[in-house]
Amino acid sequence: MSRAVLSLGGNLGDRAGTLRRAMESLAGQGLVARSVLYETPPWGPVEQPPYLNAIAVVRGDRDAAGWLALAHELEQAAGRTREVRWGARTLDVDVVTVTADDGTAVRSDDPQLTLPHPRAHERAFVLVPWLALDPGAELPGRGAVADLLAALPPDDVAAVVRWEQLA
Ligand code: A4P
Ligand code: MG
Repeated sequence: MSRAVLSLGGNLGDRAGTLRRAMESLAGQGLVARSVLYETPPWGPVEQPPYLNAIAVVRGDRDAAGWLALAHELEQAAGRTREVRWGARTLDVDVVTVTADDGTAVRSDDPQLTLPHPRAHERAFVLVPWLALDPGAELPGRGAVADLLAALPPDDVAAVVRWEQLA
């Protein structure tokens, strides 16, 4: 058994419908908690529409590779095609961190599955929903999510806007 924090995002098509369907699928896969949806400006070098983002915490009988496989299944179910890196997509599911039941965080340098996610600590669209869901959250090797957020440019943090009311 392990616990994973997943980051979900999409900026094409029916963004909210896609994210809600993904959350419904996760409900059958050990969903422990989910954030509400946040609207976020696109991060990275590619010009593209705003995203909706959310965080899900899942626990189940999968290892890290199993959570990545589930992430890819959800992306495929949402009709995702892989085109431009960092470009627009119907659904992107990233594995932020995986923790074994004994509390050990999984560490990996494998380019196919890097854990914890190498860019999570600098992304307000990951940290804001995660902190709202779990005020005590920690990103292994980086520290408390609250501290990581405090270190980001305030404008980046303020730009992550709650998009729906509490689910
Ligand atoms: N991979 C390695 N580690 C992981 C991990 N921890 N979780 C590999 C998920 N995948 C991981 O991903 C490329 C490769 O990363 C995969 O083969 C996987 O095995 P991809 O999903 O095919 O391509 P991508 O998503 O374009 O690349 P990448 O590097 O995952 O991009 P990001 O970092 O996910 O950025 N702006 C806002 N506001 N909100 C967003 O959600 N997302 C992106 C995508 C850009 N800007 C955004 C958002
Ligand atoms: Mg990705």
